[in-house]
Amino acid sequence: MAITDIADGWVELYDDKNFKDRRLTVRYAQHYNGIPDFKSVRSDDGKRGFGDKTSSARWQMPAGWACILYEDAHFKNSRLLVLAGNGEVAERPNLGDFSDKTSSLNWEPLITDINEAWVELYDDKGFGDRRLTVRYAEHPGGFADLKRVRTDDGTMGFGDKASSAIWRIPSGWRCVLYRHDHFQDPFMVLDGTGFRRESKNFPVEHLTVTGFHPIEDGFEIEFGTAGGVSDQASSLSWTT
Ligand SMILES: [Ca+2]
Ligand SMILES: [Ca+2]
Ligand SMILES: [Ca+2]
Repeated sequence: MAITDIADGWVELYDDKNFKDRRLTVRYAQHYNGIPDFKSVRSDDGKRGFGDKTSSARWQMPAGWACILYEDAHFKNSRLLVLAGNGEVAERPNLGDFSDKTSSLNWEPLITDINEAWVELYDDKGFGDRRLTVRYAEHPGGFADLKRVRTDDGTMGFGDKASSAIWRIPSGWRCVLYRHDHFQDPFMVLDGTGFRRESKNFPVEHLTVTGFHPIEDGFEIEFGTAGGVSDQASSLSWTT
């Protein structure tokens, strides 16, 4: 039966593919603040520790909620996998290249209001070094020249720096990065799904590099030019 209340939400994580071996069941009602470090949990059989184990998952959450699996502990600056709810039981028998990675877990409601949207751009791949946080509510016009912004630590200038990103943008909206200032030559689109998304190293899958053509999973990989797209963003705008 479909559920509509996140208080009834749960996720089952399995050590092996196809829902085999040890299982860790996490219920929202018991762990509404998530699990910050899988090293300190006990799986359903009482064994301690489930860090870097998860290889398949089953879950049930209402539409509008997701469970986010993070590669690192404490939810921060980390590759992630979004398990989105639709009310019914859903499953991934094989987490693929996210297998044996999960170290923390948290719950996240979908955002639908563009005024809640934000993007974090990082100077280094892997979400390292200087960070520029851009909130739509504060900068609805974007930035015409990233050389003239201050990063979160107060340092001036972020032109041709961005090498990784984390963002949360409602479905139907996007953040566009441009190779030149004043919104010339768009080269990367951070697509909105309402949930947190990330790109650990430009360019990667889940980024529409050129073209705006959604595919089944919501994203398209299309590398228009040879060479990396790291260290190229000179301006940024929001668009529907
Ligand atoms: Ca495993
Ligand atoms: Ca990990
Ligand atoms: Ca950089």
